[in-house]
Amino acid sequence: MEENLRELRVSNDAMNDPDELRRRLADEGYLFFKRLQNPDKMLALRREMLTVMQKGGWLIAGTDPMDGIADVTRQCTEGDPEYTDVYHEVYKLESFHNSAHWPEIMEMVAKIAGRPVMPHPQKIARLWFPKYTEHTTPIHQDFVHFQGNFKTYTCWAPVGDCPIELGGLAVLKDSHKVNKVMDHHFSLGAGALCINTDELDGEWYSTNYEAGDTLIFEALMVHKALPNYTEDRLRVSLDNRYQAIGDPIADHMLDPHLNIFNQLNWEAVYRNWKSDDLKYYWQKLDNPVVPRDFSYSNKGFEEALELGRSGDERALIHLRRIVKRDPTTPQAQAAQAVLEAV
Ligand SMILES: O=C(O)CCC(=O)C(=O)O
Ligand SMILES: [Fe+2]
Repeated sequence: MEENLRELRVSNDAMNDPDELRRRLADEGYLFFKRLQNPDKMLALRREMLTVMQKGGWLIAGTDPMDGIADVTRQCTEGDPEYTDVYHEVYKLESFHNSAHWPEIMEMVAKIAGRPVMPHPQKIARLWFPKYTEHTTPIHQDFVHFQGNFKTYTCWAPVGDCPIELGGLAVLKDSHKVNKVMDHHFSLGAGALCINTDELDGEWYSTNYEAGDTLIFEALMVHKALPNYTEDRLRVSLDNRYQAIGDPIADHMLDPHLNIFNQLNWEAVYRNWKSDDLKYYWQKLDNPVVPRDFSYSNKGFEEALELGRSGDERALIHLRRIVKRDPTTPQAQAAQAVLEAV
């Protein structure tokens, strides 16, 4: 279990005071609200998402999907084809995309930003298996993944209660004050990039989250997920991103999440939607689109090759995952060469 975690400061008292919200965000690097989002809506979303996961075989058959009781033999994560097979079925849910546009979250982010905001088209859910802890999201800043501009607001919210042992999000207080993108290195966990702990100091903050609770921070804030140490429960959470309309957005954030692994496109996502209101909503908004900078992920991959050559087991797992996904890509071929050599 995590040692020395401190309790997130709750900012519900300042919910109607934008200046105070901005002060706290600038000072501590995060804002945390109890039940910012309607818990009943969040729990209804939980039922829908977990029902899809149960159909995909991830939950024990016959159990209540609300309990999220995982079939641990199905463990997989981002980058595995088995992960996207089920995740992308969840991704097609209209209600999942709608949830990023709920007024309570949109209004709060607009209040903090002081300008009209929009959620990124690329919505993100994390579906985390128990006892798969070496794949836990490592320490990082979001900018290396999402880019665009530093004033991007990550809103992390569990879909259902998320006590510490289920592996919620933790932030390193004050870490945003480095005011730059830190060096990131190869990691086996989600996103495959991490900051080394010897470059950091400060205290980690998290909480026993309840449905509706929401944590908000900007792109340079250092954070990580806690490991899911439960016996058999899936952790389900949202981490959607918001930005002021008119600020630059990186091109990959206009695509469905993890579509590089299987070419999922918006038409496929939208196939069974009842309403057209949110389809391609961003095309009516004017954001300069900037190309994705691959230097962070390329550097991590080079490190994985290097570590793989020296027999590092985590790097080898990563390289095998890349080859399994699509053996024809240049990265997979470089990975394969290392795997054959060791
Ligand atoms: O939920 C996770 O495991 C990762 C979430 C994260 O890093 C984020 O919300 O930016
Ligand atoms: Fe993150």
